[in-house]
Amino acid sequence: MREIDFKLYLITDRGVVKKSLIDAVEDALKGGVKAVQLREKSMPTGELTTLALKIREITSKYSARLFINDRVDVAMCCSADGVHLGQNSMPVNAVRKITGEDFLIGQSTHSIDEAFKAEDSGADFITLGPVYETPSKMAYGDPIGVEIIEEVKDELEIPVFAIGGIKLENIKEAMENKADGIALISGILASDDIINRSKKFMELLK
Ligand code: TZP
Repeated sequence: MREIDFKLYLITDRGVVKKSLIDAVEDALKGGVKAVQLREKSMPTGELTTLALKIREITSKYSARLFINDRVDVAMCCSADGVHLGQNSMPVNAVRKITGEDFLIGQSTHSIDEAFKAEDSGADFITLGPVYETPSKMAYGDPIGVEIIEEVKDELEIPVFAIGGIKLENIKEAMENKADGIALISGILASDDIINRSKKFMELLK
């Protein structure tokens, strides 16, 4: 099993940040974040590639992992640590055929069934959620509840990251339900003080 050496997985959304996305990501890294997923779904490929190369530069500077959402080609071009697949992305085993053995593959899951399938097909870790209400319910659907994490963890070997509506106040509950870590967007990126907010999250996950 490939090692997943982080507990906080920061996902980007340039729509929620109050400064440039590059500055926001660098602030999070200054606050101690060690894994970033570049998830800018509507960005044209050229722009996304340029941004990915820049974010690779800064994540490397802070010895942090970088994952690219969905785009295996962009991930390989910018020497990302891995890719994060959705349910409609290339299948995990197909991605594995074209990437190196060390390449990390995460997958988004929203149910026990999807979580099992992700592990079976060779994913290295999953996000599971939304466990709580998210700011954008339309995009991510109704919450599935935090108790599902423990149910999934009883059967799965790969790390499970709780996602959806994660805040400083509910991190403890998510971890008590056996999450290996948390994945989040607005809890950090919508903050006016990303450095300090990141530090607080990292502190709670120690
Ligand atoms: N997948 C399930 S919920 C979600 C994703 C990408 C959004 C998480 O955003 P936030 O702001 O941390 O609730």
